[in-house]
Amino acid sequence: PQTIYRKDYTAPSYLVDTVELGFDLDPARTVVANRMTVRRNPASAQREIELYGEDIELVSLRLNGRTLGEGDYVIEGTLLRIPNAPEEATLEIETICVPESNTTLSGLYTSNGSFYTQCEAEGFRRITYFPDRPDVMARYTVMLRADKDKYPVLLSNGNLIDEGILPDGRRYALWEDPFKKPSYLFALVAARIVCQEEDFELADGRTALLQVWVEEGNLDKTDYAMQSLKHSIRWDEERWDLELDLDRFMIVAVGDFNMGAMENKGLNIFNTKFVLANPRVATDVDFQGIEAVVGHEYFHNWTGNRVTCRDWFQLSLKEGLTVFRDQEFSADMIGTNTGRAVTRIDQVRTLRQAQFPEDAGPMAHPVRPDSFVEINNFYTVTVYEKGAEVVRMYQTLLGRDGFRKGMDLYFERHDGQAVTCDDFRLAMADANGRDLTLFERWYSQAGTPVVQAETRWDEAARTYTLRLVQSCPPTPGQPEKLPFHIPVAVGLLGRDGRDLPLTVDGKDHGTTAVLELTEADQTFTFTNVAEQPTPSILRDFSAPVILKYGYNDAELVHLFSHDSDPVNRWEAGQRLAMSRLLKLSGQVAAAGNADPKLDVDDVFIDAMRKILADDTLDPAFREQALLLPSETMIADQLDVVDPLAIHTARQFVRAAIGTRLRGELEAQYDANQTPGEYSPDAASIGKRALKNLALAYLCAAPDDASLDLARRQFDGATNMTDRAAALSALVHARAPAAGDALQRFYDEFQGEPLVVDKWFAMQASAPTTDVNRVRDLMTHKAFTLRNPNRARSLVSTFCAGNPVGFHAPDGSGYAFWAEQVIALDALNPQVASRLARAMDRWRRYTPDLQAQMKRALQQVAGQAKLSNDVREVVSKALA
Ligand code: BAL
Ligand code: ZN
Repeated sequence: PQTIYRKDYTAPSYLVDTVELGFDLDPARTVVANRMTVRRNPASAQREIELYGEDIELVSLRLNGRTLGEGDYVIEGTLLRIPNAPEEATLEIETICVPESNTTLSGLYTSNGSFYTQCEAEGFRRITYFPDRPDVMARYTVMLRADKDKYPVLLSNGNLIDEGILPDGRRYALWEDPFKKPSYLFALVAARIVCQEEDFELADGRTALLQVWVEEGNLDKTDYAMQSLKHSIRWDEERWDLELDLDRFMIVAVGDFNMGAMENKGLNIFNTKFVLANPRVATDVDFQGIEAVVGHEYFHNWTGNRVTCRDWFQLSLKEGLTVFRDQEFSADMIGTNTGRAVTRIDQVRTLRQAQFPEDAGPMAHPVRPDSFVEINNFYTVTVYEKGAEVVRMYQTLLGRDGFRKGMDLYFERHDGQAVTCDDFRLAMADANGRDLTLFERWYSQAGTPVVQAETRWDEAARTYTLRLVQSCPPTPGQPEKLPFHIPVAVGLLGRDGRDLPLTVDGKDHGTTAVLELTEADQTFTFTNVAEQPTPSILRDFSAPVILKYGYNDAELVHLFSHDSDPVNRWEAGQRLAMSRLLKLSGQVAAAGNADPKLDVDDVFIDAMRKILADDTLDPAFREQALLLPSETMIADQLDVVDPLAIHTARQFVRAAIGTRLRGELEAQYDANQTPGEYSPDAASIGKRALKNLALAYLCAAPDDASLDLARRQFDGATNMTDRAAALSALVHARAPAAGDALQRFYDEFQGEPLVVDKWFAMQASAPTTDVNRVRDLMTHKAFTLRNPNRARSLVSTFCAGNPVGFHAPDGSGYAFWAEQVIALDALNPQVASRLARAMDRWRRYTPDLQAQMKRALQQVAGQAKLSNDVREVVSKALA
C-alpha cells in the first residue's frame, strides 16, 4: 500500500461548479448518472482531469457531449485521468454499484433493506467518479428514483424541490443543496422510515423544520434527540452567533453504521446508538452521549461544513474544534461549576484511557498527521480529543473573549473555503495581536509532553519558585522534540486550605495564574508568599501533558480535601489511588504464586471516606473522586505490564473500599435514590452514578446482603441505568443470581438491538469471561459480525475491555483476536482495523505475553489478502 504525505499536497487540477446526480435505486444494481460542470483550476499546473472511483462499474463517460473511448482516458487503480481536457467541460458519467453487497458501509449501502450513505472520508468515490477530495466544493442537485412501496421516504441534502410518482410507478424526489460542499458531505436515504418533526424558530425569526427519522416502532425513542437538537441550535446562536443556514435539518438513525454519526449537510446520518433513547432502554450515559453527538454533528454545520478542510491531514481543524464545541455545549447545558468540572474530569479520563496510550504507541501521530496509508485509520482520539485540547488551550491562553474574537475572524476570513490548521491558528493570533508561532508544535509533534515541576519556598524572601522542565518522548519518525507552548494554570493553597493571592512579576493573578511555559526549562517566582503553600498545578487540566511532581501523601490529602479547583481536587485523589495501585500491582507480580499479603493503608481509605460522606459535595463529583484509575491507566504507568497483577491489585482495593466503607456506602446508596419519574438531568444522573458506584463497591466484597441489594435493584428498577448497573454488579461478582438475571434481561429486551448490545458487552467485559465463553456467545442467535455495533459489543469489548480474559497466559485471546480481525476485514475493514488496534501496546507486556502477541500480529500481517486499513495498523505495530 502507498503512503500519502502531507508535504505532497497539490491543488486540484479542475474545480467542479455544479453536480447533478440521478439515482435509480435498486439494492442489486443501482445506476448513478452524474453530470458535472468542471473548469480548470488556475492555481494548478496540472492539465488533466483527475477523478476517483472505487468498486463501481463504469458504463459511460462523456465530455462535452462526446463519448470518450479507451484511448481518451486512463484508469490506474482508483484514479481516472482525462488528459488534454479543455478549460471548461461538462462531464457525464454513468456507473453502477451494488448497495446490498456493500458490507464496508462506506459509499451507498443497504441496512435492513433500506438505502443509506456514508461518504467521509472517501466513500463518495464508491458512488460515482469524482474529484473526491475536500477542497473541491460544488453545488449539488439530486434526483432519487425508487420503488414507491419499499422506499416511501427519499431524502438528500438541502431543500426538497419536487416529489411525486413517475409514469413507471416509482417514486421520485428532487433535492437541491443551496450551499457548495465537498463530496464527503453528500448523503442520501431511501427508506421505510417515519419521523418526529417540529417547526423551530431561529434567532433571526426564520422557521426551520426539524426532523428525526427512525424505523417504525422507534418513535417512542426520538424525544431526547429532538430536544438535544433544539438545544444545540439555540446554544450555537447564543454562544457564537452562529445560525442554522437551512430551512430544514434532518437526522436519520440507521442500525448499521461504522461511526457514531455523520454531519452531511442538512441530512445528518446517525448510528441508532446516538439517537434512540427512552428510560426503559437507555442509560444516563446513553442520554449524555446523544446530547453530545447531536450537538457535535450540528456544530459541524459551521465548523466543518461552512469552513471545511483543505485535505485530510487537516482533519483536526474540524474535529478538534467541533469536539471542543460539543464539550463546551455539554458543560453549559449543566451550567454549574461542579457540573462543568465533572465533564472536564470525564475528558481527562478519556485522554488518559485512550489518547495517552495512543500517543505512546506505534500508531502515535501528530494532531495534524504528516502521512497516512488509510485515512480512515486517522479518525483517532489524537485527532479528536487531543485536537480538542489544543483548541481549548487557545481559549486558556487568550481568554474566552479573545478566543471568541479568533473564531469570528476565522469565519470572516474563511466562510465557504477549505482551509488548514495554520489558517485557524493565524485567525486566533491575528484577532488577538499574539504571536502563536510556537503553538504550531502542538499540531506537528506527536507524543505526550512531560512537565516536571520543582518548588521552593524562601521564607526570608517570601518568595515561592516553581521550576517547570518539559520534555517529550520520541514517537515513530520523530526522535527529537522542540519545547511546546504550554499553559500551566497554577494555584497555591495555604495551610487552611484556602487559595493564596498570587503575584508573579509584580502582576496580580487572582488565585489561579496561567503561566506560559515555552522553553525547555523555566522558573516562575511568586512573591509575597508568607507561608509554605501546597501547589495545585495544571488546574482544570490546562494542557494535555503528564505532570510530575513529588507530592507526599499529606499534600495530596490536603488538596483532595480543599483544592478550590475541582479537577485538581479529583486529581489528588487519583494520585493517592495510583500510588497504591502501582505498589500493590508490583507486589502481586513479584509474589508469583505465593500470597502477596496485600494491604491498603488507612490514609487512603480515610481520604475516600471523607469525600464519600461529604454531603456538601455534588454526588456526581463524589462518584468521580471515588472511581479508581482504570486497569489501562495503571498499565500505562508501567514499563512491564502484567494484566492479571494489575487486575488483582485493583480488585483488592475495590474490595477494601467495599468492606471498610460499608456503612458509608450503604448510607449513600440509600441517600441517593431517585424515586419518581426518570429524568436525565445532571443532578439525577449524579445521584444514580454515586448510588450505583456504591453498589458496585459493596458487591466487590460480596456478602449476601450486598448481592441481595443488587438483585432487588435489578428486579425493581424502573430505568435502564439502574437495571444495567445492578446486572453488571451481579455478573462481575459472579453472583448465583447472575445467570437468571442475564436470561431475564435478554428475554425482556431481545427486540431492542441497542440493549442486546449492552447484554453482550456486559458479559464480554466481565473478568470471569474467557475466550471460550465469548466463542459461545458468538453462536447466540442474536450475534452477527456484520453489524458494527454488535461486533464491537462482543468481540471488541472482549479484546479491548477485558484485560484479564484477553491476556490469558495461554495466548488464546490473541489467537481469537487474529481470527476475528481476519474475518471482519473481509466484511468491513474499518471495523476490523479498530479491533486490530487492541494489540497496539504489545511491546509493553511481560515477555511471555509479548511473544504470543507478536505471533498473532505476524499471523494477521502474513495474510495475502488484507485491507490497507488493517495492513497499516499491524505493520506499524510490528515495525
Ligand atoms: N465526521 C465524522 C463523524 C464526526 O466526527 O462527526
Ligand atoms: Zn466530528
